[in-house]
Amino acid sequence: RVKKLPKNFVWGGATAAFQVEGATKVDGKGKTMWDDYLKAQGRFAPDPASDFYHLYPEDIRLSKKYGLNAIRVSISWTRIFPDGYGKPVQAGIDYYHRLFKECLDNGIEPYVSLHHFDSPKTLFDDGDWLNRKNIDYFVDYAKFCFDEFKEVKHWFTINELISLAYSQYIQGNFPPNHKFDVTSAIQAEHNELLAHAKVVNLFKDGGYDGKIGLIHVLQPVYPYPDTAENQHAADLSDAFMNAFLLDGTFKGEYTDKTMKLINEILKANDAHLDIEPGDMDILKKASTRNDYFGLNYYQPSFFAAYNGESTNHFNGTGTKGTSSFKFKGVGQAVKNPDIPTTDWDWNIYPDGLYDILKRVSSEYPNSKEIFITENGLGLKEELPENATQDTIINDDKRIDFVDQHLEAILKARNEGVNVNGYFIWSLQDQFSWANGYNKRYGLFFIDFATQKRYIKKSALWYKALADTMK
Ligand code: BGP
Repeated sequence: RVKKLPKNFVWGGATAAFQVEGATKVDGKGKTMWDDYLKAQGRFAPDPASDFYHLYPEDIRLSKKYGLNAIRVSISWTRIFPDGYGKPVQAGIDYYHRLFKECLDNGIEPYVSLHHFDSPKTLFDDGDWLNRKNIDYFVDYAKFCFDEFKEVKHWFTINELISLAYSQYIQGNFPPNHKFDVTSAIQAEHNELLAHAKVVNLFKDGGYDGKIGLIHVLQPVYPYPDTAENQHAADLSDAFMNAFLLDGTFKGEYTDKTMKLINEILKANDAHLDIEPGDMDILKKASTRNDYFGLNYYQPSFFAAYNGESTNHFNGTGTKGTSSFKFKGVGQAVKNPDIPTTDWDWNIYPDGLYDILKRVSSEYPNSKEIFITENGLGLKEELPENATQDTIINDDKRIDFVDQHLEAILKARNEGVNVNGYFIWSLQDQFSWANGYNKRYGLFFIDFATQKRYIKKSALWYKALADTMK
């Protein structure tokens, strides 16, 4: 099958500051919520990661060579404000100006997130998103970036609000590692939405030149097997993972249908959500002002009813078949034998992307324009012995994965869904938060010991598709 990309399709690669930059202790950078945690954990370190802080010109050059016209990067809050607030650090500011210039000089449009999982340590210690002061600090930091980085025309406020809330407070694989702390998770979801909305309102009221949106990872939930009971479990999980955030972002209210499900979960877990007077007005105001929506998609989940206590195991090692997830008052994740999975037990199901695109476009018209801001396949990959600089690393599995997901995107687009771009996760191999360095996603292979870049077959394939736009 030879595909053709639509004219002017945004064809990019994604990164996140803490996952690629390395250089965590230079030029006055402050600690994030990860630095001490990873050190204590002792499994893997965020240095040097992909050493993007120094090697970004090389990665931008490769991006250009292999046909990309866009890149997702994030600004590390603590490179600019080491404590999250106060006096900005010039070296950090200079670095991002250099990076954006390098992108623009090479015809690569930067799509910039303000927050990608890397809360400043000081604010994290003070409650992170659960502390409403964090919202104010975030708004100040955002305003600083809008005033400073005028060359950036495409902004995202926060990356994957749910992943942070869920990994921190439900799954327990991100610091502070709470498990099934439902009150904190739902409150973090709401507070992050509020922070996003305040920043969007500031951007629009301030008349800044450019576009802004946010990024949600969407995980459609299917009942398995398809019974009424399992459907209800799937609906509950969907409300917690998807609907609550989509409602808050694009409707500016949590619909009755969503709140009925959320309240059922809260009740079963003795949990509660605080919404302060005025919060919903802020969400409402912002809900029509997003210019676009960044949709990350990796996998759906399959859910069945479950009546016991909460328990889970997170597969952060790539030992297939070890993950489990049972959530009291919601349901349990089950394996659908018809669906292939990765070594990390992620379901491979391109139709899920088609389904969720159709749903967003019909139920949330305020999303306006959609970009797939992350999608990709994590694999264990090795540099062949006696590799030379010309060695091409075979990753046919990844090509197949992306090809199938692209098919789903183009199908939805042909049926009227306004989806105009795709960013592969990830541009180059990088550091994975809870999995370390053996879960590789890149178009470009990195030998982390030498920091040498090698080309994967998927990069050649990416380039061939880019050429169909010419
Ligand atoms: C998304 C994050 C990314 C990235 C990706 C892959 O949730 O936005 O930062 O890490 O998932 O996930 P993982 O590294 O856990 O495989």
